[in-house]
Amino acid sequence: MNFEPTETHRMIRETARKFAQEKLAPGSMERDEREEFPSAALKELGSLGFMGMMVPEQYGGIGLDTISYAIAVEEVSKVDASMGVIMSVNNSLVCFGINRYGNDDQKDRYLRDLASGMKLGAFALSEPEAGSDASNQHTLAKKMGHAYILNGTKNWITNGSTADVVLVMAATDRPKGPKGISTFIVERGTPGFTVARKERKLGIRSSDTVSLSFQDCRVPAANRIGGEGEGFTFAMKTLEGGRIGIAAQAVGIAQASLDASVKYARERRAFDRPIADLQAIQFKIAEMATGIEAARMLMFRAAALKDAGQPFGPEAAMAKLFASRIAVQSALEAIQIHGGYGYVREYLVERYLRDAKITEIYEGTSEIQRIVIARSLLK
Ligand code: COS
Repeated sequence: MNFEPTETHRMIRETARKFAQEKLAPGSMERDEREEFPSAALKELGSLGFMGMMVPEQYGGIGLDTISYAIAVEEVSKVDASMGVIMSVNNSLVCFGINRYGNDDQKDRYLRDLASGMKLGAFALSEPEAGSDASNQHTLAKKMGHAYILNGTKNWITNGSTADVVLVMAATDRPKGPKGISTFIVERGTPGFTVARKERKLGIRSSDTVSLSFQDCRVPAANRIGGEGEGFTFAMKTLEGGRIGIAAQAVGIAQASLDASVKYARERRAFDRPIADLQAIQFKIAEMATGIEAARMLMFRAAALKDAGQPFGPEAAMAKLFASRIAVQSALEAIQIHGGYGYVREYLVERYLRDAKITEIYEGTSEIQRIVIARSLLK
């Protein structure tokens, strides 16, 4: 057991922190306010290699481990949680999904541009009637010669309207349930594939969340990832890694809440002294710091298991379940410490709460994480 970060991990934290401070912090409030996608900053993040951190160098990535990736998502999310999820989806769902389960031709065609930030990816599993009940896929993919014809709607798709490449789960044999689902790589511009609606959200407002519509959308059979019927397992396995990314996003938001609280507590005076001298404030800060450290440890543990090639699904679920709760609690406490100032938009802590809440919902709600954890213990 080694709790020391490597030289590479330190360097990644430093690079991500510098990038976030210099390139993301200015304008993050305005982007949130205007619900504006961070296109320019995203290109710069790509040029650092942070959009394909775990993609092998052979395919244009920087070939780093999951721990490095989690560190980078944490640092980015500390400053801009919208960018955190944009980056997380591209890295751990799209790039990882293609790299781990795609064939050589698919890796060759898609990974380079996705890893460099030239192109952006999205992951389309959820549907109006398939959120937590993910195997209840109504989007159909019918085989016609050397292609599949896709029909259906996908909901809550992060990066959806900006993505160049979308991994779409669809039923190739609906009566077979989870065993009748397949995954397809669908390119933007394919006839029949349109963005149906943009969501207006509570938080992570500068990330893009949309519904996608497929109407007689013809996708070459060469774009199916894995065999027919392997799509549900693909989605579940890929989401396991995605949950480490969301845990990292949550840790980042929680840490930002703590940092803001410590700063404010030292500056704000009440009863003739800084409020940092009050035990009521000290106890809150101590609880926040302890929870964040524990969440970070769970995140690193899941990442380390993944890097060691060991099963890590329940550990990733624990990390996400705990870190997302800590993010919400930390943001709430940060607002309480800031008092009235915490409730207004002049300070960032109200945004931390709005951004934190989604980490308990997407890539599997907290209830789903509990199911995953309990099943692993009771099977
Ligand atoms: N790895 C590999 N295989 C898995 C798996 C995993 N993590 N989870 C499930 N499977 C397999 C099961 O083993 C089963 O195959 P067998 O019958 O051969 O054993 C098959 O998939 C169906 O699994 P199960 O019966 O458990 O499916 P359920 O419909 O009960 O759903 C949950 C399981 C609820 C865990 C799943 O639907 C889920 O994770 N839902 C949340 C989805 C999600 O995160 N959505 C967010 C979208 S991205 S924003």
